Amino acid sequence: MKNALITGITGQDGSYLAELLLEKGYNVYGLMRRKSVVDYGNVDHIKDKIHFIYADMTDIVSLINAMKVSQADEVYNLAAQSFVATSWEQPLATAEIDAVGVTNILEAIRLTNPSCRFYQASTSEMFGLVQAIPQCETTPFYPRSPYGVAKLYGHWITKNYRESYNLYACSGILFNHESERRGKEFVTRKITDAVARIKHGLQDCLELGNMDSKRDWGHSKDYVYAMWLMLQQEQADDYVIATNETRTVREFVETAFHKVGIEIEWFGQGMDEVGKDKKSGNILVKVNKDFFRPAEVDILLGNPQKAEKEMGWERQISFDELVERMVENDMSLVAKEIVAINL
Ligand code: NDP
Ligand code: GDR
Repeated sequence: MKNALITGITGQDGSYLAELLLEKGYNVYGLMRRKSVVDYGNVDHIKDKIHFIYADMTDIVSLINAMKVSQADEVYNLAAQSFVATSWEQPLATAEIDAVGVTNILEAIRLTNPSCRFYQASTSEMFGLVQAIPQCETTPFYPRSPYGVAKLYGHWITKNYRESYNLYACSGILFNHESERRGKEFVTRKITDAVARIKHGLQDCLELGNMDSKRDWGHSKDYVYAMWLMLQQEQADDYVIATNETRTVREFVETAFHKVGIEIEWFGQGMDEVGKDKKSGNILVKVNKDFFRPAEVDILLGNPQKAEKEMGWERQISFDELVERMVENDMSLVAKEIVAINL
């Protein structure tokens, strides 16, 4: 039986990866941050099957301890300050966690068990300002946020430790992936949550920033499988994981409303653009400048050919199914909330 250590286990990807590894018979260890109120986040439903270790990516002593306690054969480094917008508000914390934190965990591995395999959660945000479309493993990087810059450090230090110390260390350059467990500050979940609230009469309108921005959206469940595959290969390497499809935020909005029987019609342009319900004429979507970023990544579109060819990875969940699952989940959560309010 193998031991796996997951940093960021309470997040979206950590929870799906923990489920996958438990199914495969791994002993799963997960890093927990100390909080004033204990919160297992997205792994609350499987918390009894996980061995939790209190640690923090900014504290190498706690990471060395985590390596000793877990005796990990595989480490999945998913912990991060992962919200791009926050990285302008907390650039140093983002760098400490997302950049220096990667060196901390690599050093912990090197000092305790250099034969342990390592996965680094790299990101399509490293491509940033468009250099080529679609983006693949050889596309030049040009990050556009403190988050992207910090992640690029994490990416290169992983490659450097592979080349310097012969560690089995790989980076997955994952494009946006969402799910029913996505944090509500990210645009997809913000939309599906608002669609459910508007449909149930708990909210009037959804306010968004840049609706022209294009993203390559997949489902987290498919993407964590790719993480596992990367650690099962003969040689460590870096892979792009994406769907090879891209859509605007506006298209995501239309698809999500369509799932609850509301068709959106667009009027106006730029800051004055609004989305109206075709039937009632009510304004359901507005633009709010507060949600724009100091610098934007206009378009992400990934080519996952290398992962498909070399590892046999294939995405299972289509864009339409992704939106459907997220909307259905939020519709039932909001329905439960209404029942609780009326009790
Ligand atoms: P989430 O934001 O859902 O989860 C982040 C996790 O990191 C949480 O468990 C959080 O713990 C933990 N964490 C944050 N700071 C620290 C710290 N200082 N020490 C220890 N743990 C910490 O992210 P996702 O699951 O969406 O993403 C997983 C990883 O993949 C991240 O590194 C992200 O940057 C990267 N990524 C994500 C993509 C996506 O589209 N989802 C695409 C490409 C890369 P807590 O619960 O205590 O806050
Ligand atoms: P992203 O995800 O920045 O791509 O990072 P996010 O969902 O936050 O933004 C996607 C795009 O939507 C635009 N947008 C808005 N975004 C948010 N959050 N809220 C809004 O109201 C809004 N309106 C428009 C954004 O400007 C952006 O263009 C995610 C994270 O998971 C990262 O950790 C990961 O590395 C990348 O995906 C790949």
